[in-house]
Amino acid sequence: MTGDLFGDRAIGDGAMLLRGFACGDAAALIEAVSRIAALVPFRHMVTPGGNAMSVAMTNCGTVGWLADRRGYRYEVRDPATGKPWPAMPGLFFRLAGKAAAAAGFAGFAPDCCLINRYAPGARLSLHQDKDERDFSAPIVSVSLGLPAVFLFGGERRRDRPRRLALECGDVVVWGGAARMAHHGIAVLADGEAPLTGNRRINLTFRKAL
Ligand code: MD6
Ligand code: FE
Repeated sequence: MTGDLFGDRAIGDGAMLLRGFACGDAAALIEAVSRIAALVPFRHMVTPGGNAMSVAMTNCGTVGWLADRRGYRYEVRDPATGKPWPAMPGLFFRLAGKAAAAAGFAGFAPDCCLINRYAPGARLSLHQDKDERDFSAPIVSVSLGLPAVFLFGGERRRDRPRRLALECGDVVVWGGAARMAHHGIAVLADGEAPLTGNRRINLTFRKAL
């Protein structure tokens, strides 16, 4: 267990919760998300099972993460527009790299930022991030706006997940032995956040290619 003034802590072998790591950047991050969403609007992707996801998503970076009837994958173009995803802002790239380094993963160079928007009632069921080509890079997840309960389990889906309260500015990093940990977000409670109203925004950085 590591701990410091800000309450950073290991939440497993290879997984760390960096409390408030992105607080100082939150307003600028939200502004950048608004600019990106003006170019590539949030949409509710449909899973291969045929259900629309309750979380609305868009992307920036070299590649974007997609779900559709054919499966889950990364694409260099947004199928909705046929155009490349907006470039990843330097602020995003630097923040993700700093957070990864703080959690013990130096040299993280994400090529995808999946942007998730949760309204009250939205949830993300337990899953593993396994559409990336190379699992040696960690996942960096930045929480903004409304608080949420992050479910963080083990490699086996039946491993009972911990429930971690995430606030605006909290960053979770998982890689190494935790890279295949199941994770998700519990049903979002209603509320009012200064920067985002009744929404939660999550930035998930990956090295997909
Ligand atoms: C979150 N999102 O929104 C975490 N993973 O806090 C994810 O873990 C995630 O939104 C894979 C694909 C889409 C996602
Ligand atoms: Fe995930």
